[in-house]
Amino acid sequence: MSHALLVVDVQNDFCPGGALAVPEGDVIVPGINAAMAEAAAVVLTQDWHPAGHSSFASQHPGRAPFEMIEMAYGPQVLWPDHCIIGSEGAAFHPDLVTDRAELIIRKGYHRSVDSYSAFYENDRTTPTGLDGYLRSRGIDSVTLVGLATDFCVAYSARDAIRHGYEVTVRMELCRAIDLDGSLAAATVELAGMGVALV
Ligand code: VGL
Ligand code: ZN
Repeated sequence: MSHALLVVDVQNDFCPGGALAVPEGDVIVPGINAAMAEAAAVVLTQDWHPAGHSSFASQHPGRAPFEMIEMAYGPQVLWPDHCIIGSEGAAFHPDLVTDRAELIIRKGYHRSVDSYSAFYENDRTTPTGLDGYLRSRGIDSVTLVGLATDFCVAYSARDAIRHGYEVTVRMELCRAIDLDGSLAAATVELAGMGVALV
């Protein structure tokens, strides 16, 4: 059976100097490049929001980034404007070697729904198509790396294990936002679901 490396959201806005900078988001890039060079198949994800996306605090008068709100589909963290379609912030980190990527999944492009997971939008029902792609390629195990450990990496790992993949998260090739203990919570939950955190 076959294995894929899933590289999550290694984009300028999630790196130091970006709109939603993850501490040390850029230090993982060389290690991710090395992992890609060894992988059988590489899939990249790219957070890709229209201007005025509903996950942006700027769209909710009186609200500030990192506050929680209730959306039609459930609770949602409000973020600074980030990863606007076509912007420099949405581009991959300039040192990320993207040549080996066989597929780039863009997510979060529907204005009214956020999308952390590479498999589903945050309504938990709208698929991105990644599951069908992996299955039709005969891929049954995935390793995740990238940003941010406690949001897009964790949501993707959770959906991957629910769909029956063997899942590994290489923690040293991820970095976290860590809002109110979100990193510890994600780590405990993923380990309990059977995700290998190495
Ligand atoms: C992410 C918050 C908002 C992520 C994306 O890549 O983890 N986090 N959009
Ligand atoms: Zn986003």
